[in-house]
Amino acid sequence: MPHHLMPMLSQIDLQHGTIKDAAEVIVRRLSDMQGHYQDQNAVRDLLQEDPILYRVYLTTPPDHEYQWRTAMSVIEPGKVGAEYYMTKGHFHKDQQAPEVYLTLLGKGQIVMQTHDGQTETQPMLPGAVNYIPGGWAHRTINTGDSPLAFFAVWPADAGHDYAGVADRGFPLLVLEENGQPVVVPNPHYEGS
Ligand code: PAN
Ligand code: ZN
Repeated sequence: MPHHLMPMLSQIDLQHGTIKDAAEVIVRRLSDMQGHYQDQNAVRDLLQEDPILYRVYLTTPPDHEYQWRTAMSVIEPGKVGAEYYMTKGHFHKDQQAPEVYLTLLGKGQIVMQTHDGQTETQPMLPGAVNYIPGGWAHRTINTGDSPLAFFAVWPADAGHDYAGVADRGFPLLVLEENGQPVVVPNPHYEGS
């Protein structure tokens, strides 16, 4: 007899972007990613309160058998110095593994890079579907003044490689200048 998984239902709260019965919730605070921000004085000051920057609501447990993983990510509004709150960003370990993001709430940017230095940024607004091909690292940035919430779908066996981004950073930064988001080259990017 073939083994069939059971169909699954998750309910997104469309007002907040959260999933109440999530199988797993990942909470990332500034202390989990202080090295990712440029302005280390701002990091030091903010670490006193160590704000939550974002939460990820996963619909399946880490050791599940389902072929797809799905999650809602909710990034709070805020800045560390001039840099907006953002995700750590990662490559998928499997360089063939793509991902799709669908934005439901808020306003942001997705910044992507390949190992050989190609970069791409795209806007994230409610209704935007961002397709991240295999081989592209991806980071999301909340450039608005309310939570940025997006739904993600990716192959369950993709794996996450955070070290590549933690060591080298992203070639592009998204900063606030005169109240507006601007995309600028990262002067500390290791590949430059
Ligand atoms: C997303 C991300 C989520 C948090 O579900 O994992 O937005 O970003 P970091 O994982 O970079 O902290 C995804 O891209 N999954 O593959
Ligand atoms: Zn991903």
